[in-house]
Amino acid sequence: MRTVVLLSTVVVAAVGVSACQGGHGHEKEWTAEEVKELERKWGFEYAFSGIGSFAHLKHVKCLTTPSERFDIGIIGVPFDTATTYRPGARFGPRAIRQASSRQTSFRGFNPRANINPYQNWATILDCGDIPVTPMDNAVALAQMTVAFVELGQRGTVSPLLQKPKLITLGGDHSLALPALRALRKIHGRPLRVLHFDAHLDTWHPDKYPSAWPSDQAHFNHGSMFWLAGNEGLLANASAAPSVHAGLRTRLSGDDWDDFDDDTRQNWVRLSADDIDDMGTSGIIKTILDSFAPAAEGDPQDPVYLSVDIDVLDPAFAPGTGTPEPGGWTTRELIRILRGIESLNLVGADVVEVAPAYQGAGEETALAGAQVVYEILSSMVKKGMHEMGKTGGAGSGGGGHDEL
Ligand SMILES: [Mn+2]
Repeated sequence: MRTVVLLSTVVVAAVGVSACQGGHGHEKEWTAEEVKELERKWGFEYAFSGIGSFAHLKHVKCLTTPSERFDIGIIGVPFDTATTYRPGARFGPRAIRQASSRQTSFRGFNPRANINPYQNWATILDCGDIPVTPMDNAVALAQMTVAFVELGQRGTVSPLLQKPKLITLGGDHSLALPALRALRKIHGRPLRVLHFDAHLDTWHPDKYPSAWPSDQAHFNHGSMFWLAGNEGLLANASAAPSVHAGLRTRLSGDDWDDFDDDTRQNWVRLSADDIDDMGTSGIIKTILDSFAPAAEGDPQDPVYLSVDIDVLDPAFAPGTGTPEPGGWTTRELIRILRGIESLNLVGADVVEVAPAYQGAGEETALAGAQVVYEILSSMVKKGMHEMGKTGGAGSGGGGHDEL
C-alpha cells in the first residue's frame, strides 16, 4: 500500500511539472540536432513494437487527407455483411496488418522477386480504412464506391503513374464490385480480372434461392462478378476473358449450368486440381496466355487482381468465411503470383480473411500479408521495367526507410 501511495505522489508531481511547462508556453526549444538525436535513439520500431500499420508503413487516413500523395495505397475495408456463411472478415484488415509486422523496409528485400518494394521508386502508404456501415448494405456499397473513386483519382508522387494503385485488405469479396466500378470509371474502359478463389463468384443471384426476393440481396460475396459483368465493368470480347484460378467449389443442381453461365460471362477456369497435371508453371502459362495482348507490341490490358484467401487449402488458411478442402498451398500461390508479375495490374485485393477461425499462429492472416507483399513487389517491379531498370538492391530511387 505504501508503495502505491509513493508512486501516486510521483505521478502527480510529474503531471504537475508537465502541466506547468505546457500550459504556460514554456516548452523547451528543441534544436534540430537534439531532435535528430531523439530520432537516432528512438526512431526505430521492432517487428513487435509500434502502431500496427501494414508493414510499418506511414499511416495516413487518405480519405480525409487529400493533400497526401501516394503511388500505392494499402486500404482496409472492414466489411462483411454480404457474406453467405461465416461472417468475420470485417476483422481481416486488422489481422493482416498485425500479421505484416515482420515486413519492414529495413528487411524487405524479396529474394523471389529480386527487389525490395519498400525501398524503391514507389511511395507506399497505409491509407487506413474505409469506414463502411455494417447496418445497411446499400449504403455500404455506395460508401465503398465513392471511396474507391475518390482515392483512385488522387495525385501520385512518381511520374511513372498517372493514377495511384490501391491494394485492398478485405473484408468480404463483395468489395470487388465497388473496386471495379471505380477502376472502370478511372481508366475509362472495362477491366479484366484475375481471380484466385475456390469459388466462381459469378453466380446469378437466383442461385441463392429465396421465397423472399430482394434486389438488395443481389449484392453478395458470391454474385459480385455477375453484377460487374452486367454493369459492363468487365471486358466481354472472347479474346479478352477474365480468369479464375484455384476453383474447387460444388455447383448448383445436377449439371454444369454454373460453369456454362460462367463461360457465357467470358471467364476462363483453372481448377485447383489442374496444378497436379500442369504444375505451377502450367498454371502461370495459362494465365499469361489468357492475358497476352492480341498482337506482340500491343499495350497490355489493365488487370484487376482479386485474391480470395480461400483459394488456399483450409490447412493453410482456415480463417475464412467459406473454406473448401483440396486447395493450393501457400507456397504454390506465392510461386504463381511471382510467375505472373508481368501483368499490368491496376488494382488488387486480398479478401475473406476472417481471423476468428484461424489458429493462434495467425497462418491465414500471415498468408494474406504475404500475398500483399508479393503484389507490392510485382507493382513496383513493373514500374522499374518501365523505367528500363531491372530488379535488384539499390537500383531504385532510394526510398525512405519507414522503420
Ligand atoms: Mn470469393
